[in-house]
Amino acid sequence: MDAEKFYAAISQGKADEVKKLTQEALDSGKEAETILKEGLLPAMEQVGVQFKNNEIYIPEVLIAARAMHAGMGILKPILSRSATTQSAKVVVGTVKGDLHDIGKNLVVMMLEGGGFDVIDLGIDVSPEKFSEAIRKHQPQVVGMSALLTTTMREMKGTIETLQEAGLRKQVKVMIGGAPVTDRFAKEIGADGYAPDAASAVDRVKEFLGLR
Ligand code: B12
Repeated sequence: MDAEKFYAAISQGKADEVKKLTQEALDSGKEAETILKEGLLPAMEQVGVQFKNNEIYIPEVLIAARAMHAGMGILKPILSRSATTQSAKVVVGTVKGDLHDIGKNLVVMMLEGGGFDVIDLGIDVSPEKFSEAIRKHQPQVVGMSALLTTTMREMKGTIETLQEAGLRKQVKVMIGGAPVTDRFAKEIGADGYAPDAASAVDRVKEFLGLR
């Protein structure tokens, strides 16, 4: 498998090419998990680094994410059948008042790639909607995203609402988003923080005792 080819196709947003490369890698006997870890994820990470360095802009990140998703579409049914599948559920949403979802969507994609059952609540998710989703889906982990210093506070409010509703103890709360830090996570009583989508998967596995 040629990681450079995956990077070229993903960074240029060539969804059909990504599908073709993914299928070819599978046909040559590569494991779905290997293709994800050595093909799709490093390519998307590289795109993320370029974005952080101002070498590319949001539309390019979006078309790269879409191309990666095309490859994921082929791998997902295989990953969810394979032994690496986690039966755990993760509820994810961008907190109330915040409309940013590019990073959150990457986290969702990576978690799905890791074999988790992800319930994506979308953007502008109120504490009540998080509570409802926990009651309905009984997830082990809740992930909250915030990109604004003003909406970061909503994370604290959401955790308090979960506490008042008697739901806090049954879930691990993981937070993320550019202004969020490990220190902030501790301050507001979250169980963990991850700086990027790949480490979000590691964090969930840690919560579940899988690593
Ligand atoms: C794209 C963008 C928008 C788009 C959002 C489109 C969309 N569908 O998401 C639009 C145009 C709508 C927008 C609007 C606004 N934006 Co804006 N936006 C950005 C921008 C340019 C990029 C954000 C982004 O997508 N980054 C790429 C992703 C991949 O990175 P990420 O989100 O950090 O996610 C990664 C990690 O943080 C982590 N992560 C993210 N979520 C989670 C969740 C969990 C659980 C975990 C574990 C990890 C995790 O993993 C991700 C992948 O590795 C940033 C500036 C910047 N360069 O960051 C400003 C920025 C965030 N926006 C800003 C502002 C001010 C606004 C507006 C208020 C502007 C205005 N005056 O109208 C509005 C607010 C709208 C609202 N109510 O939310 C400010 C925030 C300042 C601040 N500190 O509060 C920024 C920093 C720009 C700036 N320098 O001023 N914005």
